[in-house]
Amino acid sequence: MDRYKVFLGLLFVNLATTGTLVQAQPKSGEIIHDAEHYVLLEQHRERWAQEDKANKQRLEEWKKKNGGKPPNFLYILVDDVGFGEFGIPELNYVRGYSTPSLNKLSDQGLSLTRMYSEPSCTPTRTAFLTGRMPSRAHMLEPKVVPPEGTGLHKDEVTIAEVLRKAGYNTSHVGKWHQGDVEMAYPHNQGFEYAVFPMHNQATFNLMTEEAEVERWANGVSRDAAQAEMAYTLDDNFRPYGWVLGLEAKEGGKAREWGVKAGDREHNYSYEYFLKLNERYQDQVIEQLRELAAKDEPFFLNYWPQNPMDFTRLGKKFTQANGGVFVESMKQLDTWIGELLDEVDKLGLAENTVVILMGDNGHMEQVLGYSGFTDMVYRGFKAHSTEGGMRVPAFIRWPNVIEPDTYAGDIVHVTDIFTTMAHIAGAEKHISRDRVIDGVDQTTLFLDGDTKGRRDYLHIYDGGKYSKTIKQQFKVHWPAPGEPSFKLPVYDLYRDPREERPLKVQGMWSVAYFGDMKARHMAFKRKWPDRTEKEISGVPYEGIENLRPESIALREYFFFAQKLAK
Ligand SMILES: [Ca+2]
Repeated sequence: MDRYKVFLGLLFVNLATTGTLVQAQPKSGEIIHDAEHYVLLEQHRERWAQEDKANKQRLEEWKKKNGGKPPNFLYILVDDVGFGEFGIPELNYVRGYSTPSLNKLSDQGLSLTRMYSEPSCTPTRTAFLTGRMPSRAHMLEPKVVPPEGTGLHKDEVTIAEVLRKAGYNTSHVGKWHQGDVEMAYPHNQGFEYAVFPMHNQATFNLMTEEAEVERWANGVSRDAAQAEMAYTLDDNFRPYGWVLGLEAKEGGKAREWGVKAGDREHNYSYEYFLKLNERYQDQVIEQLRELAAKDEPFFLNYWPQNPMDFTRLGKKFTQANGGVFVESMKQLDTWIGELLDEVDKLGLAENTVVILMGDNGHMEQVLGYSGFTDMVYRGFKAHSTEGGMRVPAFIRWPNVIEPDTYAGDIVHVTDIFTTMAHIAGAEKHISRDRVIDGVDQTTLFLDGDTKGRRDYLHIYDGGKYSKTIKQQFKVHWPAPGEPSFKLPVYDLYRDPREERPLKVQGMWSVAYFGDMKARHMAFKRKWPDRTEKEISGVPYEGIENLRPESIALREYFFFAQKLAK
């Protein structure tokens, strides 16, 4: 860094604080990225333009050979798995379980060793769908207790909507976790067909008799709750009646599957939970076949509920590790293997880009029991240390992406949005009126290691700006008012577990990290985040067979909300 750049940095901070930004601004009509992108663009403009030109031509030639069509996308997002939990056979041996299908997928493509998700489910999924940091859409943290009364805003433009405009057919199968208000449902967010549970699967799995027997939950299962009802005055304290699995087509109403009104046998039964998982696996294969039979390219979005599973009862344990999540992971590994076999059988292997990644680190609450643990990195789901956010990620595109390769470049889940749009030739459908955090990583995908376009990340814990990454350095911001001289900065190569902050790092880097944060905040002032109010609404609208108990739950929800006002 020379003095000129320091000067520019200071100038920018100065301009940012006065609110009169004049430089490094996105050009009108171009995608608006976050401020840090322009710091990099300024230094690499020529090289990036040359690479873009070459790869655009390469993609055009590929398209010609594919009958004029861009590739299909199969995107698989695995719940709560941290870095190294699959894809690296040596670590399978270390942990006493195996994931052969996922390891094979890793061998067939590019392994992104520095892929960052967000720290938890809902934010990561919003980030992928919108290409934006989840705080921009006010999707700050996973809602776990139904009903929620919030969800992904109708004006957020998802990757499914972007690809639909470019002529793709789109289907979503599995976990959704983007809220229970009608605008947030997948079939209202760009998917022509969708099957999904209304809420997260952990709460569901915990509200079964089996989970009660295994002491994961108290007084929630059907029998236990009834026994305790002798002294129960408030019938609404337990969220019975919530909506479970839904199916829908674009523009239509959703239907709840497999549950009848007043049918407590199926509500919260572990058997029903397992059936839903199996059904999603069957449906993803059905969807793959249906999409393959059409002329247009497709985007199939599969978000399985495995390996989340608290219950050991009825399971046959087959692996040295013995953990219950690990056993469920083995099942998922088999299922992914079957899905990829089907891709081959249908003759789709060459013209389908397969992207598989984790959505956040493992659950701390089930350490030991689950069979998973943090390994290289410290921290778990809902943590913004690397263990919460560094996830396995593999991309396969035979004859385009080099097999059995690795990249050490920083990639954020939002980059997948932008890169998919570029590969599909759909970048013109990306909104130009808001910040798109995802940068185009097409060159990294096609040319491999060191060709990435991101060396930074802004990290939020919920709605709170919490950490900043630049290159190998990561700062954990101290509480407001603490002297910045104490800025704890970690070197992620030498201290991947973020346990030993560099003693005098703050002396040279404090100003640079401060500038980064200031430019990010300046852009946020210009393009503000959505509010809680904007994403709020009436839960469970748009369901044609909504059960009376779900309506009662919703009424109680509104009544309780009013009392809190
Ligand atoms: Ca998750």
